[in-house]
Amino acid sequence: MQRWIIHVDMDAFFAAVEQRDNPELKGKPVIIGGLEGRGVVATCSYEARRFGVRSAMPMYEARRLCPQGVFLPGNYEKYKRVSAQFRRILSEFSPVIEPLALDEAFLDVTGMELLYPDPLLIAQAIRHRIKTELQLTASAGVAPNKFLAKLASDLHKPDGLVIIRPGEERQLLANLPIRRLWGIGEATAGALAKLGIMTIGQLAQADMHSLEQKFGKVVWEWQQLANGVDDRPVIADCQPKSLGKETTFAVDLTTSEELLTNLLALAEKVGWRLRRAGYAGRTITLKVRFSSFKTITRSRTLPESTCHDEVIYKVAKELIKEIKSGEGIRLLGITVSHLDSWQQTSLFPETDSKRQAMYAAVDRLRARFGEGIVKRGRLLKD
Ligand code: DCP
Ligand code: CA
Ligand code: CA
Repeated sequence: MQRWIIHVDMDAFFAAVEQRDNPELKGKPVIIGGLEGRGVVATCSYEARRFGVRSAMPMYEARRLCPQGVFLPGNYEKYKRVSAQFRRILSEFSPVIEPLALDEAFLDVTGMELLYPDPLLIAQAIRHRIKTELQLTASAGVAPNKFLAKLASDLHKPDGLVIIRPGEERQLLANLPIRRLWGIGEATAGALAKLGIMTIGQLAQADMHSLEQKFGKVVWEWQQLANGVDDRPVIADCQPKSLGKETTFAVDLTTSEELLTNLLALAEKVGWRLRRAGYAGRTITLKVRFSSFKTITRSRTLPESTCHDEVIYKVAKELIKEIKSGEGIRLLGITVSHLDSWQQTSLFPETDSKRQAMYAAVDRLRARFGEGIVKRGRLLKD
């Protein structure tokens, strides 16, 4: 299956948040950072970049280059809040997200063909949500791997969107400076320039054995990247505390059959998300909101972690039986917490290979055709 990675990076993040929240700053050179003593520029608006102001530049230099700038100390608590909103939006597009900074992240969006026939549409949808919900712009890169996705997100900044399709890598990389490769800093770039290697294309064609003698084994990594090859996985680095899904119904549920059908659908979605993200959890929490908006949650902790639809469904069903009410139900949610990585807990012991094969098949179908494709009605009856 073709792997697709999206890298999303907010434009002029701190400065854009300030311009959004204070319309007087729109269109002006806004410079944020340490204003006193030896302070440096954290970031600045694109208007300020036209004057040559850059991140990490001493503030006195920024003042010299752009005396008419608006200089602000910044509000880090606010940026953290916006960052959380940004990540929440991303999390609705893929369970596999690796944040790199407050304002950027990788998403693995492999296998979402049903919802989005082209991964470009996912990036468009993400950028649209950020624009409408946060009133901010983000640039995105879509590509078969992390290196190319990050490179792509930077190509048309700000408010840019670039996709690199399989087969386009080399041509796109050929004329870019070698500084664009991960791991090549200024000093290395200088040393390579002396050998006549300035572009990624030149590096891709260089004699790596002779470069190895000068630079060491790292040259083989350069060669991979220079050819657009990068197998690193997107790693959700901070493990989520819980994973779940809830649904608000257009019409309140009243019959127990409706209730169980929807509970099963939720259990399957949560199971799928867990397996996709490589997690299993011990605590299952059911959330119910009644017609009156009264909301209750009930939890049960299992002796062993699970990511199995049936187990999640069975526990949720038991939990719902404990809740007695004559009211209709307008929302149901299932959350699994106390997560650990399922690879570590070997949830599928050898003896369980049939079930493992079944899940693998079901998950492949879901990945291709969407969460709703496989339904197992038999679970409703037991
Ligand atoms: N930041 C910082 N110090 C730095 C670099 C960045 O405090 N040396 C902060 C301010 C930035 C935020 O991190 O707003 C994101 O950094 P980026 O490098 O992504 O820069 P911007 O988002 O500001 O600009 P852009 O991504 O549009 O180039
Ligand atoms: Ca940014
Ligand atoms: Ca960034």
